[in-house]
Amino acid sequence: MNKRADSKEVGQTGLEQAAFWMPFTANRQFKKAPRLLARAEGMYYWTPEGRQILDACSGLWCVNAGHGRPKIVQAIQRQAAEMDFAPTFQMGHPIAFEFAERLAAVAPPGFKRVFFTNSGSESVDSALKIALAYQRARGEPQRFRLIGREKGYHGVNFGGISVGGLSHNRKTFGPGVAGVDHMRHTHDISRNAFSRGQPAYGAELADDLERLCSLHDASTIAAVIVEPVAGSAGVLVPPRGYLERLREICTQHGILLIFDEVITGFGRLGKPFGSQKLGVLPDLFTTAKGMTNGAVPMGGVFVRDELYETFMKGPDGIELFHGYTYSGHPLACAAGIAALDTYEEEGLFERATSLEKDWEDALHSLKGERNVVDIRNFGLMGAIELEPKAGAPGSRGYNALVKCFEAGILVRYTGDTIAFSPPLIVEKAQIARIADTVRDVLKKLD
Ligand code: PXG
Repeated sequence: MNKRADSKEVGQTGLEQAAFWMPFTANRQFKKAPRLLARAEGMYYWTPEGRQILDACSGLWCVNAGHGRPKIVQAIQRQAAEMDFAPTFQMGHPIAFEFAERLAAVAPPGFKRVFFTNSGSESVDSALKIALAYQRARGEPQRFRLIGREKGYHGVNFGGISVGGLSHNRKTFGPGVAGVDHMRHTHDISRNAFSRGQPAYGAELADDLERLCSLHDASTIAAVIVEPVAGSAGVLVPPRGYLERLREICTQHGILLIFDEVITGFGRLGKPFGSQKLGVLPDLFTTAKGMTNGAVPMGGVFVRDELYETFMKGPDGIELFHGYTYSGHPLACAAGIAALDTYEEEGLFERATSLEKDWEDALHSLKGERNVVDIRNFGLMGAIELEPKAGAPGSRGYNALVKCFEAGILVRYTGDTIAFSPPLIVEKAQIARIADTVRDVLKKLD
């Protein structure tokens, strides 16, 4: 245990004047009653006081192989000692090339190129820029529009909040990127409540893209971006046939389809990438989180070979004026290669498929508990939607998170939905413990 993790100070001195402005957090509320995590290993966190917490959401949907995996720890340590940083602008280092090859080998066929970023938000903005630049490079510069979807979450940068569809994340920040429109979301508990896996109703919602094609003229649309399974909005699983239909419309109109696989990538759904599980291929897809098992920040955009080749046929010189100081950072690449080794050696890319039934049964056993209006699951993702408390939407969801933490499990919440995405190493007994703990919490939750 490191010194900071051991320190009793962390949890006990007041944090009300702390310098850390916390992200996506009610700072004043948190700092009065902090919930601190000081150490992690496998499926567990420990608080500074030594209380064990079962991680039911892989940190923030990212620690897919569990915490503190030795191979990843050693790879980072070794790389930090060997070469801490090297530029990837007009220079290169072998480990970035090696990691890209390894990633291309697990990507769907036809996606042999990956552009490195440092987060999901950067991956999304990079993908949108690549889409626009590609349309221009292939002689269609009038395609400037970007289409997102209501309830979509694509990170917090300007491109991402513009195509995103969560009003809290958009309303404070001005008009955003011009030329963006949104399709309708697919969440419909009047028809699909308590669906197991993909819901039966709603494929026709993909036709909403046809509405936007008529409104704007398809020839002005560069790309459509969706999460194959929406995570942050509360695990919204695509209705059967929906993604297939979206793919068809995009292909028919020369529109690029971008899948945001920041959560669904790296084994969450039982294959390396969500597209492989769902049987629908995009033209570009974004990744981050599980790419390094959350150990070092990193993201990536995968593109169809044809896109890359179009750029390479352009004029001599820099093909894409885009990149980050830390694109292909050596520590992130080392962590990523070791994460891929761990996923592959332990069969973790397949594990969500083998556990899916147990996971589904455990979550759906909570049907009928107080205030539960829907339960959703796909791969090793899941959500329990609660009836909002009259006059205080979101408070029941937040209280559920607090009570679950007090009862020893870490979950996520969004509005009044509790969300789960345990590390892929989760055991059946731990799945049962997650369900039992949530059951106890729901029985007592106001
Ligand atoms: N796209 C998707 C689909 C995401 O889920 C991002 C982009 C942005 O990634 P970065 O690395 O920039 O945060 C995400 C991030 C939650 C939660 O519990 C979800 C995310 C991040 C933090 C919390 O809903 N997703």
